[in-house]
Amino acid sequence: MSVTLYGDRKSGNCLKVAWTLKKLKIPYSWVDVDILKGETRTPEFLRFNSAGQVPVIKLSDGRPLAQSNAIMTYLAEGTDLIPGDRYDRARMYEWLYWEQYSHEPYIAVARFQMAYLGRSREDLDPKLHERGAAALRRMEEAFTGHRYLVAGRLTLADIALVAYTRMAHAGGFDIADYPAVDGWVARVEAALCIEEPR
Ligand SMILES: N[C@@H](CCC(=O)N[C@@H](CS)C(=O)NCC(=O)O)C(=O)O
Repeated sequence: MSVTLYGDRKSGNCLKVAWTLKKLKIPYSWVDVDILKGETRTPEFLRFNSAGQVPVIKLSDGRPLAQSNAIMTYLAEGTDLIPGDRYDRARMYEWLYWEQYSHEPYIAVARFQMAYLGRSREDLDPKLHERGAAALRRMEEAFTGHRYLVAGRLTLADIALVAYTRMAHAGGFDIADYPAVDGWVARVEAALCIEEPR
């Protein structure tokens, strides 16, 4: 398998796909798409992904696939990144769905508004920090007595959730308030050989 990844290098959703490709040693090329320049909304891009978003991958036969967690699941099928046990696999999906609905919309959006749009913490909707902090508290509890989210080892759940958790500070969250999460971030960064600065 070899794929082309269309992405923005500052986007956690795109980086998590790149880390999965790297971990699985799947050859890929990266095509830069600048979301701030509107490059996901051109007619040409919308023909490729009508959702107007990155990441998208193009398979070697030309077929596109979007949605970061769907892409990671496609890439990792049959590998150790997806538990073989049915219950553990369902738990992994539980975290993946939760990431998109209850973590990313608060932590990634706070970071986007502060780091990309230059807004101050005070200017943000307070709900972003209330809900983002609730997500981090839930993760802190999950790591009590556990080194990874599911099955005691690295799975797609960790890759999906580390993407924006490691950048939470840029959204006005203090990760030092969540020491078990902080330790897990370092563990996952080491396991994935993540080089991008936090
Ligand atoms: N649920 C999607 C979210 C993708 C997403 O929000 N992409 C952003 C960058 S992180 C984007 O392409 N924004 C540009 C736009 O909406 O025009 C995923 O996980 O892939």
